Amino acid sequence: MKNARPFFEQRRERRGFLRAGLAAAAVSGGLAGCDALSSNETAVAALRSAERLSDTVHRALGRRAMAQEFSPADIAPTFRPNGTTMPVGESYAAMLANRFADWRLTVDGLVVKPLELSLAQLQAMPSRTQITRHDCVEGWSCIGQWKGVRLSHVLNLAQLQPGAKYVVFHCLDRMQEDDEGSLYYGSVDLDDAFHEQTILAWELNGKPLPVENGAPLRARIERQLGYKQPKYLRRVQVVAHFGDIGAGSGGYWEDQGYNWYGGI
Ligand SMILES: Nc1nc2c(c(=O)[nH]1)N[C@H]1C(S)=C(S)[C@@H](COP(=O)(O)O)O[C@H]1N2
Ligand SMILES: [Mo]
Repeated sequence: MKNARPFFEQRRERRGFLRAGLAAAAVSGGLAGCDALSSNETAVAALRSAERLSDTVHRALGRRAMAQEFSPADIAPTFRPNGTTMPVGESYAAMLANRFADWRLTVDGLVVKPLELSLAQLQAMPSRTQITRHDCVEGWSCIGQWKGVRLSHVLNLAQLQPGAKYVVFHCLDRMQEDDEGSLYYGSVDLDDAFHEQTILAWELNGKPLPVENGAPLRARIERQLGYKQPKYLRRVQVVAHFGDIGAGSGGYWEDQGYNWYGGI
């Protein structure tokens, strides 16, 4: 039983899986309510081609198209969590204990009006609900219903400055067991940031976003792979380039060698 093994070991193993990418698809059995992509030739082919295709080629194939949306009957009973499932450190525990009343989302960088948004403020904004399939490069997929505000709505409130090119998502969780590891982060370009289905979600399957899936807020960027779906958001930063953030490749996993473009 994978889940019976110590946390550290699981995490080390996960890193190995992520590095091995699709080769690991075969070992991901026994996922409650989620499908192993290995049994789905089309999805595996799509993931493989996503690895090969450049951003430019992908755009030419119709990057603005909508990701497939599913029906309520397709929703997995449990949305499989992956990566961080509980951020380490006292500050997250304190926010959780307080039901995120003190949590704020910072929106800054190349914007005219920087914002500090509470969860209540985000939840009062117009929302979008979508049932989509999450595809992780470890070789599994899962269908869930997400509700949240469009990122475009928030960015339009903040108003982008000329020169804005990417949106960087900064997360609350550190990727090591101690308190010193790198914080998870990721980035997308403005095409994905303003895409109709790109939302900042606070609800999963009709309930408040569970801790293991990124409470209080996570991004859904539906035409991208799992590692491009940052959880535990704390800051949305608009930038002209991301070379000076983290190790410079645009995201935690990108800094470990993953493609920046994780489109499906
Ligand atoms: N902050 C943060 N976001 C993250 C991760 C993480 O470890 N930390 N893991 C990523 C990966 S690889 C996947 S597959 C998805 C998993 O989302 P889930 O836990 O809701 O299934 O979150 C992505 N976003
Ligand atoms: Mo993933």
